[in-house]
Amino acid sequence: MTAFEELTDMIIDGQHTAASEWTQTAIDEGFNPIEVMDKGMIPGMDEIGRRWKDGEIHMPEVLIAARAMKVCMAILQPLIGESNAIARGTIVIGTVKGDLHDIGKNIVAMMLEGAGYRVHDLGNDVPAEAFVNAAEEYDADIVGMSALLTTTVPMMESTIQALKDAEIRSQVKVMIGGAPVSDELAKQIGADGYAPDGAVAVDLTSNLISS
Ligand code: B1M
Repeated sequence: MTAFEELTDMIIDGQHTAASEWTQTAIDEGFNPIEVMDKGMIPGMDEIGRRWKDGEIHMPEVLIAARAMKVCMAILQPLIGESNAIARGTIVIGTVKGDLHDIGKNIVAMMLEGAGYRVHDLGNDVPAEAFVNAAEEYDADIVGMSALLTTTVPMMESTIQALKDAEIRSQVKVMIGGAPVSDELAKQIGADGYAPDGAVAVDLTSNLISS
């Protein structure tokens, strides 16, 4: 077993105290926080997703794994999010209305901050009007939407429509992500781009802002 697999197992088992201690020790020993997240934590949530899909586990196991993930992310957040760079652009990000999944969105927000962008995280269950208001208030370059449920994906299109109705669609780029989302969907609903993970989201943000 590799060292990272220990953390993966702790996430899967929902051992939040052991997982946070492991994460803190890894950071103290000089491990890169993004490596800890990519190799230790995310594979844990991927496995939880597989087991849930296959009916091997139920909601309580998913919740305790998500809690373990969150306590570890709280340790990494200041390290990944901290950046002395002058803001390279402003992003308003949130999980769309009706959807409470925020682990992936939080990772993306954290990585964008780490890459030097100013990020306004609106949280989860965010109505279209809240995206519009925040884009106007913060003079955003990008509106980023996350959705994990097939039933909430249509909220992305509604939000794009709301940006058009408010006559600010031409001033912002729209980036979407989340497990049920794809490049094709982005084209279909008129978003400017899709990112499958945090690293691609950072690259896409840079491309969208400079285009
Ligand atoms: Co939910 N859930 N869940 N859940 N849950 C899924 C999504 C599901 C696929 C599980 C399954 O059945 N196999 C399924 C959806 C099925 C579907 O719609 N087709 C599902 C369901 C059905 C539900 C409920 C309806 C269950 C119920 O109540 N009966 C319910 C809905 C609640 C609601 O939202 N209204 C529900 C609830 C929950 C919990 C609360 C228990 C918990 C969420 C906790 C939380 O987020 N705070 C939860 C979890 C944890 C999951 C799974 C297991 C894991 C999601 C996750 O965190 N993945 C998930 C199964 C799965 O995805 N395989 C599942 C890890 C995360 C790092 O990945 O979020 O994909 P991800 O983010 C990635 C990329 O997608 C991308 O970058 C991230 C980092 O790499 N990305 C972006 C994400 N957003 C982006 C935005 C961008 C760019 C990239 O730009 C803006």
